[in-house]
Amino acid sequence: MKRVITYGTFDLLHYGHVSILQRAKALGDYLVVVLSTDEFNFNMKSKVCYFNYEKRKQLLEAIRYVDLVVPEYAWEQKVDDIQLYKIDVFVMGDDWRGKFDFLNKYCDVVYLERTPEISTTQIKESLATNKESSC
Ligand code: C2G
Repeated sequence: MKRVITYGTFDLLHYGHVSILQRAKALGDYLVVVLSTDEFNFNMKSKVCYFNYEKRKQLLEAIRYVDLVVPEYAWEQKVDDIQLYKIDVFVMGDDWRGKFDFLNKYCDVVYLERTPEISTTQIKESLATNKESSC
C-alpha cells in the first residue's frame, strides 16, 4: 500500500482543495491529511479560520479521497509524521515548491500545481463586497 501525506488549513473548503486532495490520492492508495489546528493557524500562520478544527476535520473526512485526518500543531512535525504513518509520498501545492525538499531523505516529495483562480482569501473578499464569483 502506497501512503501519501499532505498538510493544510483547508478553511472554507473549495474545489482547489478538493482537486489537490484528489491528485494527491491518485499518487497512492492511502491519503493522510495533516490539518492545521486553530492554535497553529493563529500563532504560526497568522490565520483566523472561519470553521474551527473539528468542523474542518469533519468536512475533510467526508471527502472520498481522504483516509485519515490528524492535527498539525508545529512546522517541525513532518519527519515524525512521515515515519509514524509510514509515508511514501509527501505532497504540497506548488506555492510551497522547494520548501520541503529536505524531506526527500525520507520519502518522495511532490509539488502539485495549485488551482490558480480560487483561494479562501478571494472567497472572503468576494463575500465582503457582495461580488459574484468570477470563477
Ligand atoms: N491549494 C491548491 N489550490 C488552491 C488553494 C490551495 O492547490 N486554490 C492547496 C495548497 O497548495 C495546499 C493545500 O491546498 O497544498 C492546502 O492549502 P491551505 O489550506 O492554504 O494550506 P497552507 O496554508 O498552504 O498550509 O505545513 C504546511 C501548511 O500547513 C500548509
